Amino acid sequence: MPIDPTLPYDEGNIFARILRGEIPNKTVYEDEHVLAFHDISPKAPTHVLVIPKGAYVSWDDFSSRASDAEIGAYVRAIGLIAREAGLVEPGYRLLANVGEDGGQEVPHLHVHIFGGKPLGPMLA
Ligand code: IU
Repeated sequence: MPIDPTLPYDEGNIFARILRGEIPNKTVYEDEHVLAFHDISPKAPTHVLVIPKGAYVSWDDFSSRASDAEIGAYVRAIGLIAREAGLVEPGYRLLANVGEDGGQEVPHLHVHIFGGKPLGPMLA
């Protein structure tokens, strides 16, 4: 069920619980501002979710409220994770679903990194 990104942050959402260590995850990267882990239901040979540690509902929330340090760390981490996973050649896809039409289901910002196979046209 897609979320309404204008609602206040829900501290009970699944990624908040992962960040608090209440639910295990397969971590691939962590720093002061960022956690990345394997998607529980991978849609490609590599399918990693990258989340900020701050309480941001969506890309819209993050891009309007986060500090430059958080945004910088997040963007750099996404690039680093893809590079270290060996995805730069032959390529990969980044995806952030936002809100109802975007199909966002978990109300904590996450960017998907997909790779490891030809991904085809974007909206196929
Ligand atoms: P979406 O962009 O909000 O639609 O993506 C949510 C993703 O979170 C989706 O790919 C799920 O497989 C993934 N996920 C997860 O990795 N662990 C969980 O416990 C749950 C969802 I719930």
